[in-house]
Amino acid sequence: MAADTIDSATRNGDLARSGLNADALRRGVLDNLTCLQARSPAIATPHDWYMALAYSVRDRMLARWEATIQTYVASELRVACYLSAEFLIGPQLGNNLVNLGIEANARAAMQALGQDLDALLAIEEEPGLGNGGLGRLAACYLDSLATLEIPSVGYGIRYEFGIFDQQIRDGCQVEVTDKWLQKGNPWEIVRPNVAYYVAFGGQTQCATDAEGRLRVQWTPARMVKGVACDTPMLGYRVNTCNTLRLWKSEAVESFDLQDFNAGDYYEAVQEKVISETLSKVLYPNDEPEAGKRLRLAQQYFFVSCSLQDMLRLLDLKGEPIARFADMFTVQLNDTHPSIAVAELMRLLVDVRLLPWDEAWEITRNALSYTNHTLLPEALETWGLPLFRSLLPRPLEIIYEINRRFLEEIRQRYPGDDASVARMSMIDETGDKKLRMAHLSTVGCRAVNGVAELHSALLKETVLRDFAQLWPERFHNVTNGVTPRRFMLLSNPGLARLLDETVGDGWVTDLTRLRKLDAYADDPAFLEKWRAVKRANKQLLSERIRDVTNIVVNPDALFDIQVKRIHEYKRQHLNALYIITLYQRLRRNADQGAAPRCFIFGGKAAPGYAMAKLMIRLITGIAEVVNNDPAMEGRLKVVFFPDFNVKNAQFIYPAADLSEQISTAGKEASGTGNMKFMMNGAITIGTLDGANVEIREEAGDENFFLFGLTAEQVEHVTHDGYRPAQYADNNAELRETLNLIADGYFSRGDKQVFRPLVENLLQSDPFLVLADYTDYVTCQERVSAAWQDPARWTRMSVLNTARSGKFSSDRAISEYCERIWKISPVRIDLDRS
Ligand code: 26Q
Repeated sequence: MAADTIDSATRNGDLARSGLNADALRRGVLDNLTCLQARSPAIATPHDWYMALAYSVRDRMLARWEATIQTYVASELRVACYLSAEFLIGPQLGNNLVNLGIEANARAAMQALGQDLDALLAIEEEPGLGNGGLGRLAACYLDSLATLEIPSVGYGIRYEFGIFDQQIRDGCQVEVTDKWLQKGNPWEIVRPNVAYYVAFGGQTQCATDAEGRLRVQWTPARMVKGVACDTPMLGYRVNTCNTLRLWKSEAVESFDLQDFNAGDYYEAVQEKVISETLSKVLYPNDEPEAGKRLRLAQQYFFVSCSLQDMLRLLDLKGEPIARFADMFTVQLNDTHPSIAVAELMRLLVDVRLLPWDEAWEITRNALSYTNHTLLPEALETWGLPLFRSLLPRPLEIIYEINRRFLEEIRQRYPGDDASVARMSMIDETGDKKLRMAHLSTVGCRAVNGVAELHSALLKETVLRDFAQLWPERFHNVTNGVTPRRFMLLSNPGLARLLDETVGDGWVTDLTRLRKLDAYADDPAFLEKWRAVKRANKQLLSERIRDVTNIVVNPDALFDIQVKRIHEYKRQHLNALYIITLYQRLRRNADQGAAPRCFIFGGKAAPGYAMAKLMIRLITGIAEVVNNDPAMEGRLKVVFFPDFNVKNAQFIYPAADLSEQISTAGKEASGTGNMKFMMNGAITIGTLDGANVEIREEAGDENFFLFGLTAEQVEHVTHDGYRPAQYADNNAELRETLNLIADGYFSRGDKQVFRPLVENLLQSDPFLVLADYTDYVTCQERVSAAWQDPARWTRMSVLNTARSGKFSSDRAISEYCERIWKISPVRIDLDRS
């Protein structure tokens, strides 16, 4: 729909609030600036203008938001509730302009006010409410849910401090507090009247109620209030505007009154501080000691608020409690919200007084669980003493669920105590721990992995017993990413070329890009394709220069690895290749090598020493290579600091080569791999996660494959892997490791990288050395392909052409059909 059509459909008379043309927008901006922000244009800062524009865009979303909410409340429909501890939604202004279809009008409006839209877009602080893949996936899914007109709500935590900002000082990562709310958040509406109480600690007691039934009473030690903070999530060119509801914790005032009356003012204030701490900060993943009390409190807090909110809506609609699972389908994004199994049972049994079996039927029908990892060390567990002291009543409920479940198992496998021990929700092999993946699998109707390979391995490894017991419960839904943000918004040059070539329908039906196949050998088209990529690389080069002072050549091959820093993702394998290439170039032994610019980005968990050392290695190599005059025009290495959604939008469009080199079987899916592919980068990768499907779609000849398969990895690991042998048998690898160990990349300091080199030679848990040789020869094939621009460009085009499967629209459609059983609901703006 054209902007002006929507404009006339908005029957609101106050065009300064709702009008979509440039002049109405201009007046709206002035209104907000003067009346809402109390600034005059004469003294307004760029940030003031940004806020005024953001408020004006939000104004234009309100009619749709209201109509959407009203429709959900008034109609007989099922709402998908996506529960996630993380939503990495990125900057909102650009996306909302694109989805409303008013980017050009906003540009004109701001120009009339003497402001540059791109400069204002750059001002927005992004809500960093996630660590990486899992959090960004939740955000892509909200975009697709709205665009596909699916009734849905995202539920999570409004962290005051999101993922830390990363600075690089002396080559090392330094974490800086993310104060994203400091200058205000124009997208959020706080709803103090939508609030719930959540109990913590204390004791439970059995008591008989008025009807003579046995009931459990939980007398908590403290209560925390959760207040709803809503952000509108508008779909692309539709009226559906869904809600992201994030809970902020507050102290319960009446609760500390006793202390206050007793004169213990400081005790009362202390209680308030603790309560408000709950939603303060996002925990980074990959922390060695992640089992923190506050983290568990956060999970229970947001899950309880969200479920109470659903029950309130049920009441509001006058629906009986028995209809809960008809009205809501609740998706658990990993085990972080898995306490929902126990909490929904508690709300139904203890609060709504339902019999256990009825409550269990409702709970199991309402919930589904997505698993995102197979790494044993990343599967969530909680020590029993901690869990009991914080959540005594939910723990009792889990015991009861487990007791009934194990009863079933004993009946099915009589005498098989090993099965019972393996499947129990409580791991009793050492200190007793709650296994959250088991709780989720037992308490949910559906369980899914996030890529074909991952879903298959899930059934063979961590959830094997359960898959044998309940095969019908297991599904695959391969991840997807939104083409609105990761193509249309971040790569406008490409978007224009695609519009011209295949029409603009690709934005909501990405499989239409298949039509590009026909242009893969058209020289005129390839020329335009190259021009788009060249311009994107130019833009990224400028940013790299601004941020790092490193000057890169936009004509070099941009070889990019951006993702969280982790040993299993093997940024150090990439680093080993760079050193190898560097040595070859110095010896003039690699005449066929393409001029390359290696770009890295990603954060390391603050407590993950090896990951931080990997960053140091990369910056150490960069220092040596970039200062070697012999490498001028041939080799550059960049560590781009603070990889986040905002930076990502510059990085993916500029990539030639996408590094997806995790140890096979370790990366559940990956989603960056999809963003690169859509933007015409060619993947160098292992058969891991969604890489397998990317290669299937792109065609073997348009993918650079190397490395052991997941099956081979299992064998090598079990048959006594001896990494040092690989170094003994490969002189280049030996030389590369020696250079690191000798302090060549640490200004002569031989201590710095010792743990890293020793780890590789002595244990190498992720088989870096085993895959090294194949990786190096694969990189030679990359260089050869690059020397033939027509061939490379053809491969690039075909990657974009065949990326349709990886749209989050496809993924969400599959969730709707296979798991949630829900369909779109058109939102009518004219309803009165
Ligand atoms: C858990 C407990 C305590 C503190 C933190 C955590 C925690 C937080 C975040 C654990 C894990 C995460 C994030 C995991 C994640 O991002 N996984 C990625 O999910 C993507 C979406 O499915 C996949 O594509 C990636 O393969 C997977 O690594």
